[in-house]
Amino acid sequence: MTEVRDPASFKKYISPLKPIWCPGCGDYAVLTSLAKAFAELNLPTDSTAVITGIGCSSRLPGYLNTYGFNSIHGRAIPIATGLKVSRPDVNVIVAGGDGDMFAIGGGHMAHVVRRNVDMTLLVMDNNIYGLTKGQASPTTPLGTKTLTSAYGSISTPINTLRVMLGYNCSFIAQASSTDPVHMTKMIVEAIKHPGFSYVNLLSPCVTYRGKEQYQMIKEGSIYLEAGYDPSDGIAAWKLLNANDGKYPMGVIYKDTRPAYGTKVDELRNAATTGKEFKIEDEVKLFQP
Ligand SMILES: Cc1ncc(C[n+]2csc(CCOP(=O)(O)OP(=O)(O)O)c2C)c(N)n1
Ligand SMILES: [Mg+2]
Repeated sequence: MTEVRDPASFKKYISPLKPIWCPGCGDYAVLTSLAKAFAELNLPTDSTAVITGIGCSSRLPGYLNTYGFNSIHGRAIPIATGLKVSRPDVNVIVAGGDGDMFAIGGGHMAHVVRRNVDMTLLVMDNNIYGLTKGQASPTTPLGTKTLTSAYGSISTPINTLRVMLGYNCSFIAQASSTDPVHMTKMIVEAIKHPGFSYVNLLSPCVTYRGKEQYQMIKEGSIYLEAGYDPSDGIAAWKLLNANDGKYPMGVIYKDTRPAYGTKVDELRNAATTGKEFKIEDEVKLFQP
């Protein structure tokens, strides 16, 4: 991967297909921010793939000039894992909605994190099932009236950042469509991370959550200060607990554990040469 070239060249990553997202949808900002991140990293379109599930957010690959496809609802992660493992030279981005990734696809999360496959997951989190017209999702705030909760949702939403920290994900960040410049920065950092990286992208759904969602995110955003140390897992846990219901923005946690591909290469090397196979100590999140 080569370093920063011409950030203005992002348009070459956008396909001629016109997005059919609702006017005002946060996913437009995700599309542009992602293309700008690709441009900043000068990623070749023919060795970059964006794999999604099914949902409004999952229409993303059609609007990009990279490789990729709309796969199956809830199954983007195993499909992307197969691609990365068989073609380690390809830059793999997995994207999808909060429903796609934390409801039907939620069971895959623990395992991709455990393996630490070198790819980037972008969850376009609108706190609702958008494509299917507004049912409550795992991140819908308590009390929200939706198609499936006429009196307000009675299920407590999950804090996906805390879930991923609990799984020991090697890179966790958050950004939002209210600040596309910051979003590009977070995506660049995530792609550069050698291991599995997760970026939660708060992307409002004006149709089923209302345009007030933009205001809600802006008011709840807390940008991490320059002195914040993302390598400190306990500090990350405290930050997320202290700010439940708010939106910490920035790189919340990252470690340096070897990626799946690196470990497979070492294992293959040991098996073919007879040399000792030694696994580096894993990072212990809660080690004092
Ligand atoms: C196996 C399967 N179950 C259910 C569906 C129906 N379905 C399509 S998209 C979707 C949820 C979309 O919500 P989300 O993943 O949050 O994406 P968004 O549309 O909000 O971007 C559902 C339930 C499906 N296509 N396939
Ligand atoms: Mg959604």
